Amino acid sequence: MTQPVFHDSWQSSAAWRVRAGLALKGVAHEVRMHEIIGKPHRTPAFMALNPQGTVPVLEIDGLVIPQSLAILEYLDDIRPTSRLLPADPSERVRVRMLAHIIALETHVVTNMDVAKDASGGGDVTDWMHRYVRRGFDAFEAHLDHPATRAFCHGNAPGFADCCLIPQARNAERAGLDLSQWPLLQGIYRRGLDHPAFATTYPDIVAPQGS
Ligand SMILES: N[C@@H](CCC(=O)N[C@@H](CS)C(=O)NCC(=O)O)C(=O)O
Repeated sequence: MTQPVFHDSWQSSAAWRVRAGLALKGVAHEVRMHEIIGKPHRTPAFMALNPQGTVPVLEIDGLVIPQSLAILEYLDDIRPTSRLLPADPSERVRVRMLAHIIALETHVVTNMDVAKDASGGGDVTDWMHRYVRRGFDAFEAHLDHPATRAFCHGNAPGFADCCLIPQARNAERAGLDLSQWPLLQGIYRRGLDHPAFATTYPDIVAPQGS
């Protein structure tokens, strides 16, 4: 059987979600690493794979799957051991809700294309801070919940952590002090120490000299 092919970029926090998910689930795969700044990866061949032109994309089981959350859910469907999403529906919906705050609300409005357009091509800092703060304030409030332990839902990282940890790194790089969200910051720090995130950290996977 051919190995899955993962179209990755060290410059993409959405791609890091999937790198971490593949590591957490132990799915062997080949990596095609893409430079995305300036969009040199948007070749005709890549656009044929993903008409949106974005990473991540996973080629697996004869399927071509863009969109990080769809990829993570597919990995859980085909490998139900070491689950990213809990089996119980009431727990599952909490984890999805947390992931959506980051992936569908915070990341979407703070990705570089949107932030630059919204800031008229000027400094993106105010925009980034405003919209990360909005997402993280809500996330922190939801973390004040009995199911929050070392990670967003229990003591092992899962679907919501795959979204949170890359976004928290982006926020730190954008100059936000994460100590204003102590529960979130604790999960971020523990995530960076966890092998699934430590081995997939952007600086670790970046090509030498980039
Ligand atoms: N909702 C998408 C977001 C993907 C996305 O925005 N990827 C960005 C990097 S974080 C990208 O590929 N940018 C390069 C481009 O648009 O050309 C997902 O979850 O996969």
